[in-house]
Amino acid sequence: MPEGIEALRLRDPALHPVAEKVLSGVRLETADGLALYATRDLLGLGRLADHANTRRNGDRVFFSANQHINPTNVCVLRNTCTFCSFARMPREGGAYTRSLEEVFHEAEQARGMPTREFHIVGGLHPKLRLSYYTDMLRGLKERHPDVHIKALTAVEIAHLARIERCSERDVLVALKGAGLTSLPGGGAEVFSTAVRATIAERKLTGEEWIRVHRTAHELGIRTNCTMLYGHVETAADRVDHLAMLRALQDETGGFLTYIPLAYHPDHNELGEEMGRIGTATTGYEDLKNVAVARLFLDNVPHVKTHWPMVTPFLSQIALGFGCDDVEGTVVYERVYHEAGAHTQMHMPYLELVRLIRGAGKRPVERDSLYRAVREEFDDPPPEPTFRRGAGLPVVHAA
Ligand code: V47
Repeated sequence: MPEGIEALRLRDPALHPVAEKVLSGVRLETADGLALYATRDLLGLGRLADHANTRRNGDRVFFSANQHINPTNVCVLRNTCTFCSFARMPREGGAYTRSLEEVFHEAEQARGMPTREFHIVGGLHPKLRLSYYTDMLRGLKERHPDVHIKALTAVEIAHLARIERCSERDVLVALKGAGLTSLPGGGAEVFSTAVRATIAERKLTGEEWIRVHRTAHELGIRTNCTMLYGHVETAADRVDHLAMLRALQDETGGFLTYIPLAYHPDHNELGEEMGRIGTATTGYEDLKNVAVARLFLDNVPHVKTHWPMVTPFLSQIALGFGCDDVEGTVVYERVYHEAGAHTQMHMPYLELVRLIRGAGKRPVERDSLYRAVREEFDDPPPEPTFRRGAGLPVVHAA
């Protein structure tokens, strides 16, 4: 038996063979992933994932000073991605499309803040051309030369290629030339064909999502990866999804971080069908998804907890369950708040420092490529500014 397994105090015998593999650096197989998802020993699972994370990252936890920008919510998939509350048809109430000047105006908030990254995602607009995005990136770079740009999911890249009748590679080359640093990990949802047929019928397939990321990696563009969990998917779907991400990472090494995204059911068709309101996942499930990912994705350097979705409180706990990366300052967020997230939109920089230190970890501010940019910080203010519910109305199930 490898040294150290007793210290994990595993209560579920099914975890023992998996833990032995983890401690000896042997890759987990599908059956191991399923055993991890099946266990009721959440604390044992968490200790194992914390061990894997600490072996890789020590006690460092990365965060970024970022600003999310959503240039449009108009999306041709509005009626077929049943989990999404953000998208609108072009003439639907609440639809918006920002002019470039409006985007630049929103980005001006970065001046009074320590922002180092713009995180830009929107919808599949039927009319916005590639030039809208390249002009946006150039304009942002001119105004904020030191701010990295992480923009456009694989779905948006594939859509632009269709509109322009060019290859996804051409789109990525043009965006890189205009100042793109990296791609966010959205649009992956769950790769299973059956799941996609239910929740995202007309979205690009899992294989196509992988193809866009492979092309980005070949061009030297690093990317993130995600999985949207907590709806109709099974544990087997989740493990298959992780296996596909791991296989691409073996091939290219281009993924920077993996982010499990907790499904939010408010104001979308899927949530209505499921009869859920407020939240679809539990803290237990959220922590499990973090821990399993850290153990299964043995080749992805970082696992990020997305505090706007799971709350700053749970994100802090996730730092002991395998996460070494926390979502950043954000500033303004629409995708999850439209879907019922009750968290605040902005996390002040020093609050992130407090959150990480409070978990017994060492905060490291990073840039978009995970290079450490700051490790010494002023003391955070004595009282945290984040609040349960953040003042947004809490909707209770009937
Ligand atoms: O692909 C949409 C998810 C994603 C809902 O790379 C929903 O650092 C929950 O790309 N409930 C887009 N999730 C967001 C995205 C992202 C987010 C955080 C970090 C990074 C990164 C990228 O948001 C979509 C979808 O999976 N989403 N609707 C919903 N109702």
